[in-house]
Formats: sequence, C-alpha cells, structure tokens
Amino acid sequence: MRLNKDRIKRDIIKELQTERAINIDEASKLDIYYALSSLMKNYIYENWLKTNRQYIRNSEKQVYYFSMEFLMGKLLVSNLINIGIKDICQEALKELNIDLNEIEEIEKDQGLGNGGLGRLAACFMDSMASIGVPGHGCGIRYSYGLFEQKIVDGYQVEFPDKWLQNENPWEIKRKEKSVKVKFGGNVRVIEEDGRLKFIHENYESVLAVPYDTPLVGYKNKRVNTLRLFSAEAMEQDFDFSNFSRGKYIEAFEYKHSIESISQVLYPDDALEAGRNLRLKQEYFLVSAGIQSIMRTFKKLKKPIEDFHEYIAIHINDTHPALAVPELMRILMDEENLGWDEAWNITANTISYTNHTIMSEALEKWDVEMFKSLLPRIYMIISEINERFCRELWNTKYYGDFDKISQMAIIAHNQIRMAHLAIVGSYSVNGVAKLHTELLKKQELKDFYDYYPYRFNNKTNGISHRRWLIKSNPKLTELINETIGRDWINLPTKLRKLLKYRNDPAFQERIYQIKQNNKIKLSNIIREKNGIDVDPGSIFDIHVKRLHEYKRQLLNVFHIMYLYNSLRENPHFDIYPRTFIFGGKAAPSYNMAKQIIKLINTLADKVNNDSRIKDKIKIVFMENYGVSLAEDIIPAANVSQQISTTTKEASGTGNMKFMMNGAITLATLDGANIDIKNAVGEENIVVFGLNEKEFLELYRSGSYNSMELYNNDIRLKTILNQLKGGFFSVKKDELSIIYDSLIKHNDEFFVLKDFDSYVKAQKKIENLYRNKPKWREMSIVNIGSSGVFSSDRTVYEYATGIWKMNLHNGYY
Ligand code: AZC
Repeated sequence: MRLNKDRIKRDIIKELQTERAINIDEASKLDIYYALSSLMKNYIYENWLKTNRQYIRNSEKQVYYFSMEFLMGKLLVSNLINIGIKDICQEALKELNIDLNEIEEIEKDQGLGNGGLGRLAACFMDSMASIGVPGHGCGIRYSYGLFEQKIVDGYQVEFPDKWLQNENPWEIKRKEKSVKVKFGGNVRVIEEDGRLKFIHENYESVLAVPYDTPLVGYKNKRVNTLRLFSAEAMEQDFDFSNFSRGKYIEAFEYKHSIESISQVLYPDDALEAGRNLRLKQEYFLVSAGIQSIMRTFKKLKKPIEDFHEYIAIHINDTHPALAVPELMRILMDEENLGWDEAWNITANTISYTNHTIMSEALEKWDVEMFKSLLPRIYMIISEINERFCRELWNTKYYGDFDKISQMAIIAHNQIRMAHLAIVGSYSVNGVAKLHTELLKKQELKDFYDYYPYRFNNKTNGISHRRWLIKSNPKLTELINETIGRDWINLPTKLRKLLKYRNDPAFQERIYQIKQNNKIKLSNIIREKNGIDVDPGSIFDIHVKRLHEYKRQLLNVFHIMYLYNSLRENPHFDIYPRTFIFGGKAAPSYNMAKQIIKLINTLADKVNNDSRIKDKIKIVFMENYGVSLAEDIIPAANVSQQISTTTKEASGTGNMKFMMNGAITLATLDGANIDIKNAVGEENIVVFGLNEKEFLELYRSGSYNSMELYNNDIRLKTILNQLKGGFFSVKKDELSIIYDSLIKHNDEFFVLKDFDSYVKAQKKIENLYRNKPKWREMSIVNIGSSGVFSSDRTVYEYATGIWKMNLHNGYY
C-alpha cells in the first residue's frame, strides 16, 4: 500500500466518520487516537496475515517466549516508526492541527511487568520481529498492571493501574481459540492395553482466552504475535449448574474467583511470593500457552516426534518452568507418547534464562499446596525428580547423598523451580558475562559441573528503536545526517560516529541536543513536581526499582555529604547538580519504602534551603515506568549504576543511558563491566569494591560497618542525622535505615564504598567542567552502544540457542 500525507489525512477523516461517527473538528484526542490506530491496523493486518501464512507454508521453526511479564509501554508511535510512516503521519496530523505528541499522551502504558525482566521481554519482541526471527510472546493479560505510584507526604502510596479503562485498540480477542486449563481434583490410574493411563477427574476448569497483539518489525513487513491469556469462567459451569440450582450469588462468586487468576500482576521484582494464586497464574500461562502451540503445530502435519525441530519454547526466568511437566503431560496423556519419547522432545524444546542470583527470588513451592492444586503435574515432577536423582547416583555421585539432595528437584517438602528448569531444558543462560560466571562458579555450580555444555551467556540488550529512535528523535536525526542510516539495521555501525569524537562542530550539536532534552525534562518536572531545576546543572539520574542492592542510599548519602559541606562552608565549591530519582518499591518492602521517604524528605529540606543557593536540587519523579523513562533518559548527563557488585545480574537501564550519551557512574557489576569494555576505561567512571574484593571481604566476615562510622566523620554526621531530629519526620521513622547499616552491619556495603563513591563523584564533576572532554566521552558512549542493541542479543539467542536459520541481509 502506497502512503502519502494526503491519503493519511483523508483516511483519518473518513475513519472518524465511519468508525466513530464524528467529524474531525469535534473529535477528542481519544477519538483521534482510535482513528489513527484503526487506520494503522489496516496496514498491519495485511502483513500479519501474510507472515502467519508464510510461517505455516514454509514450516519455519517458531520460538515462543514465555514470560509472566511484558512491559511494552505505549505502542502507537513505536508502531508508526516500525511501519515507517511516523514522519508523514506527523505532518499529516499537523496539517489537521493535531499534535502527535498529544495524541500519544492519551495512550496508557501497557505496564504488565515489574522492571528489567519484563522490559527485556518487550525489547526482545521488537527485535525478533525486526531482525526476522519467527518469534512470539506468550503471557498473561492482567486486568491491572504494575500499581500506579503516588507520593503522598513523601511516602509511596499504591493505586490500581487501570490500563484497560479505555478499550485497548491493539489487541484482538480470539474467543474461538480459547483453551481449558484444569486445577485441583484427583488422578485415577488405570491400565489399558498394557499401559498405565492417568485420568484427571473432579477438576475445576478455567477458560484461557487469548488476546493477540501484532508485533510489527522495523520496515520489513513482518508481524509476529504477542498472545496474552485472560481467565474466564467456563460458560457451562457458570450459567447452568449453579444457576439452575438456585445458587445465583454463588455463581457470581465462583466466576469472580476464576477470573482472579488474570486479575493482577504480582508487584515484587525479585522476591518470590510463594502464594497459591501466583502458582495458579504460572500454571495458567504455561498450560494455555502450550495447548495453543500444540494446535498450531498440528496445522503443520508433521510427526509429533519432530516437535522440537519446529518449536522452541524459551522460559523467562523460572516463572514459566512448569512448561517442563506440562509439555510432558500433553505429550504423554494427550498424544500417547511414552516417557522416554516425551522426555526427549521436552528437553530438546525448552531453554531457560536466569535473571538473578538473589536467593530471595528463587522460586520454591510447598509440596502439599502444589499437589492439591496440580495433582497430575506433581506426579510428573516427582517422576522427573526420581529419574534425575537415580541418574546422579548411577553416574557421577554414587553414594553421595548430600550432593544428590542438594541437586534434587524436590527436597525438604519443597519443589525447586530452578532445578526443574535446568534439568528439563537444553540451555541455561545468564544475562551478562559476570552473572553467567557467578552462576557457573557459585549459584548453580553443581549443575554446571554436571551439565557444563548446557550453560552459556547471552548479554542483555535494549531496542535501539524504542530507546534511541523513538525517545530521542533529534539525536537520531543528527546521527542519520552524520553517518547515514545503516546503523538502524546494524547498530554496531554507530561506531562510525567515533570519527567525530573530537570534532568541535559535532560536539556542539551533541551538546545542544542534550540541552534541549534537559529543558524538556525540566518542564515536565516543573509541571509534575512544582520544582524549578536548572538545565545548566548536571543532570545526575538514578532511576530503577527501589532495592537495597541497587543502593539508592549510597547516592542519598553523597547528597547529604554535599549538603552538609555546603551548610558548613557556603563557598564549598560544587558544580550545580540536579539529582533525579524515580522507581517503585514493592508494596511489602518496608526498607525500600523508607528510602523513598528519605529521598523526599531530603529533597524538601535541600530544595528549600536558601543558603545553598540552588547548587543542589533533588527530584523524586513519581510513577516511574516505560514512558517516563523515555522522557528522562535522553536528558541525562550522569547514569547511576551503583549496585553492590555481584548483585545486579545485568541491568539494562545502563545501556539505555549510554546510548543517549550519558556517562556511567558504575560499580564493576553486571553489564557495567561490558559497558566499560566497550567504551574503554577513560569513558566511564568506576568506583567501589570489585567482585574479588567483595567476595573476599564477604566470606572472611571481617567487615565491620561500625568502624567506618567511628572513623569517617562524614558518615558519622550523616548517620546521626538519620537518627536525630535533623529531618522533621516522626521520631525514629528513619532509624530502620540506621539500624540496617549499623546494627545489621550494612549488608550491601554502602558505607564501605562511600569514600570511593565520593571520589568518583568528584571526578565526574571535574570531567563535566572540561567541556570538550565530557562531550567526547558522550560521543564515545553513543558510538559504542550498538553492541547493546537487543538485535544483537536476539540474534545470539536465535542462532546459539534456538538453532534457527535466519535469512536476513544484516544479521
Ligand atoms: C532483572 C535483573 O535484576 C537485572 O539485572 C536484569 O538486567 C534484568 O532482570 C533482565 O535480565 N531481574 C528481574 O527483573 N527479576 C528477577 C526475578 O530476576
């Protein structure tokens, strides 16, 4: 379809009339948004159909990315970009006196994820479609996404995220493709034709109704599918049996309880919930997803024994690890395969990514609860466990009870999901070099020793289409003008920018773009927070989930140190800085919530202290999420990536910031290390203990935070301020922070790294004062960021793990 401005104008007007019964001059922004999306669907659907037809016709191997979270953000503009009509659309709208940015505002973020893991899934979807991987997402259509955060009196308060309040124009409900998921009941074992048969009975059925969203590839006419399932009560259960028995109200209660399965996303990003409803959600996802894959597979008319030649299932952390027993169940109970055949297929179909070494995130299920909710699945896991333990005994660990019980899938009345995921898959990967090494050396060492060939690294990446082309259009324009557009299909070509690192004219333009982005962000801050910030100050930004290991506290302590120094000595020399924070705390994570309160309390005090003459401003932006990140990141000078080393598996925010020209202030943790290797030591500012020093100190148990308190007057002052009446908060309110650092010996080494952090911050300041140097660093960061595109990551998954042949001009 050829598109031009006039045609788009005509189509929008027509669309408004025929679909919304309204003329353009009366149309609201919401009307325009719907008209525009419906118009785009005309362009998208044609290619969606073609893509699906081609997949079936060519029997191309398909990959299904199973994830409990997809943090997609807004889709309108990103789809316009990928279709390739953003610019003409923007012009067409302008001629109709409509501002595309205002229309975009109307769209609600699709926030069905907590943080890194969910956003990674979204970037992968974009990259798969764009580099030509036949890959689809499989998840849950939560009625409520991650809670909306408001700051009230300095505290985080949670509100439901009503993202479906208005109709979601991108999804198509496919009721006719619904499948049944079974919970509870019992399993009767019978013998038939000399074989055991397992009859699941007295169960409760839930209907999993798919909603499909097209995933549009970048200017390549490919459209993949994100399939999210919603839970509905089965009509016959709901309508007839209960109603006819006069149980009218009970029938509604029943319906409500069934639908609660897809009601809400669990809001903890690295904490396992251990709850019955969460287990239901996890099984609901895998059972619905695999049944629906089975249907597609049948269309190919290939022998079931070859299933894994045509299908790859990737599980995003252990949350969908029940894919292992569920695929076994379907192959044995429904396709009538024997155990060995089913196991061969399963273990060659499933691959698994680990996203954290934090032990509190490791999923474990209580056996009793599990058994009563999923009796047949429990039997299968038990059998997998028995066979696995027997194999260990017979091969490597004869007589070694300890080793076998450490590695078992079921032990101490718990089912360990990570063990299930490793045993049942052919590939286990970490998400950055250090993280993968730690998995091999420590967390999963037993499994690495046993299955060394299964382990591999796939360093995370981000979609440069969303995090550069969409969020920073002016920088994109400058890049295109300078080195052409090749980099869009092969982002490592951004290296061509390095030639201009010392070119004063280019440096000036980079500076101007950053400056404009800072002005834009300042306006947002004025509007949302009522705080005036100076775009001439250093924008020093720390946005991510609130977590002790991410050490927002370390940042706060440095600010308190600066503030104390300025109060003591008004001539204390600092370059004006704006410290910007954003991030949500899990609703049950007390300490994280207190840190939010501390940031806001400090902000009030500092921002209103006329003695420091606006040299420091502190802003906490509420409700950090994908769209806000798109406004914040392009405006950053400094990117704070300061987790306690070994704790952040990778980080992906770090990559977004560098791609937008911020300088990373980093510990040697996660992908910060890979960033350092990409930009070179002189283009990043590193501080703090490294992995080796950290582990030594940690293991020796010789760290004593009290000593630092006693010996460093800066720390003593700050910590005393937390306890005393320095902040006008309720008495003892902030002492939980004091206690964690002093009484509980500072688990995340905030005090330990403080001195080194202060020095690194001083270094940042000096570098910033040296304008050509800073601009050069900024250019080197942008130019070196291509390797962190998720196109590269997905290419590595596709060829290295999923064994796909890609026919793509670039990759
Ligand atoms: C996160 C990691 O904490 C983060 O370092 C990584 O970049 C991201 O995954 C993507 O790989 N983990 C999570 O969000 N959640 C869990 C359960 O690990």
